Amino acid sequence: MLTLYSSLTSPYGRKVRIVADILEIADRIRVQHASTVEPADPLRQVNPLGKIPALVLEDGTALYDSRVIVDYLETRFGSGRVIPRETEARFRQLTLASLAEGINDALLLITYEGRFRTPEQASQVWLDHQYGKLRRGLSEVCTRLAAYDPPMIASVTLACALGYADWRGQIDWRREYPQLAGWLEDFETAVPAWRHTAV
Ligand SMILES: N[C@@H](CCC(=O)N[C@@H](CS)C(=O)NCC(=O)O)C(=O)O
Repeated sequence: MLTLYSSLTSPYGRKVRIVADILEIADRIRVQHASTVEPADPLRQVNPLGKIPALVLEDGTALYDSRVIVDYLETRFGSGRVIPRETEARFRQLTLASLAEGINDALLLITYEGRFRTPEQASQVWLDHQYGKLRRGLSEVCTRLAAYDPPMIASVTLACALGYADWRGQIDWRREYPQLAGWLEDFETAVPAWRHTAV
């Protein structure tokens, strides 16, 4: 059995859970709820950075972060189902995934600015910096939307970022980028785990 340290709300953890479902190995993974803020949580023994997700293998080896975990699952169980094996296609796919991951990272940092700083401490300069990444990233994704084809990793990463923004409300992406709403509907049809992993 593999153990995935995560929360059910982490977009990075959701990405891993969706990939596990696509690769038909979800029943081989036990999800261990982890707290990133509680010092006594076993998470910090697994990942000293205290970040989720982390995956513990049968022999006790810990893997992190989510990109490494996805790469591991794909290498062991995937046969190119979420990351292509052919070099050029692989790096094209991984770059598209990085673009979506950067959107996710900006969303997370915007949320953390409100969570870890008081309103007096919060930096508008920093928020504007992250919103710049967010909007440039989403605009770029819109110009390359056809390349975000499910169930590949770039599409899973993008869906998790959009789902996270729906939940936390950092941006009204459905109004600013309406074509992404249609894309997410198609993703939901193609990837049943999208619904199973919703909070
Ligand atoms: N690059 C990491 C990002 C993981 C991440 O930032 N996860 C958040 C939860 S959604 C976290 O652990 N935050 C706690 C912290 O940064 O201390 C990955 O892909 O796994």
